[in-house]
Amino acid sequence: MATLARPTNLEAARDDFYDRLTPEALAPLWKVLAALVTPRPRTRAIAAAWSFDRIEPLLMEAGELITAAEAERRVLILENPSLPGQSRITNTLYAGLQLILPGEVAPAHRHAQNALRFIMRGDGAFTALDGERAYMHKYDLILTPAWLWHDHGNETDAPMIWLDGLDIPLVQMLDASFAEHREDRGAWPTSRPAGDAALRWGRNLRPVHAERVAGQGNPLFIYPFAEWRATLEVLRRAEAPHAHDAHLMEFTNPVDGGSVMATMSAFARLVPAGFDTRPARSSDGMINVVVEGSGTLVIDGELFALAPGAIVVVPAWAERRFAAETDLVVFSYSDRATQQKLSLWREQLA
Ligand code: 1HN
Repeated sequence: MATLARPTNLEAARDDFYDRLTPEALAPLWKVLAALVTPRPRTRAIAAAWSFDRIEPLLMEAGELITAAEAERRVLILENPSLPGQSRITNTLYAGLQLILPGEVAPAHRHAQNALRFIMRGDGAFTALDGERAYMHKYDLILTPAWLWHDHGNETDAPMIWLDGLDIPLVQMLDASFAEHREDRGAWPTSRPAGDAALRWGRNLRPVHAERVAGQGNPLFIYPFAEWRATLEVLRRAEAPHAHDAHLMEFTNPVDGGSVMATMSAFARLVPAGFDTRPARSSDGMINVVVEGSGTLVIDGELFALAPGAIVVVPAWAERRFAAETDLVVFSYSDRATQQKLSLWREQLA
């Protein structure tokens, strides 16, 4: 057996040793190993909830203080209370509520980050993606996959507000952020009629040579509420709710059936009145937006009341249980797509 000639004052000798490592840009693994390689996810994000009704007046106040053009994007970021100043709602994802007032334009830009929009208020403003407008209606899901030019405009006479979900912290961690701005700080010229993407990609038909046209992420960038809500209703009639997830559907990319975007997955859930889901946890922290109904979401034993406009974040590996008082309809997004690509994603259905 190897023997060590131990100094008599071991602690002092170790401290002296550590002090001499620092200027060499070295550190002893044994002091940090247990915190680095944890038996299960140990996220710094905590469970937290916001309500659209409380944020909306603050966003309208922002509307009096700064224009969309000045701000580029007039957004209030939903910051996880345990990660203040870090522009993130989970460790990997960003969420914010964006306001565009009648007559305003949020100028065209593009970036490496993927974005999704979930419409919360208003009817008929638009996002333009690479020159094609998607007119927004409440609870539609609209995508802005990485590196596509996009701008927003509001030609209606009412404010338009939506939730932005982006993979900003993830891209930041990878130091892979790139962005470009349109020189004139205006909108991108319209090149295709509104509805083009839905007709080409939303009809269960795929071009045989899809690689020529679908090189840039998901080409179907609008998932109307009227369609996904109707699907949940049919699902409820067709089958019993899943014990842990109730009726849960994933929005998919029509090119390959995979996640809506390279880094983020999005889901629609219906929990029928009176149904309680069994405890479940997954390694993707999830942002939930309540669309309809009332009930509760219990996260690691902490109870959050659910009502339309509630935005509730479930941290990675936290136990979640939905209970529906009346039919609950919930939209969610997470980094599941990233974790699955990296063979990291896990779930536990207790
Ligand atoms: C962005 O491009 C939008 O296009 C919104 O509406 C929020 C936050 C960070 C980086 C880019 C948008 C954003 C963003």
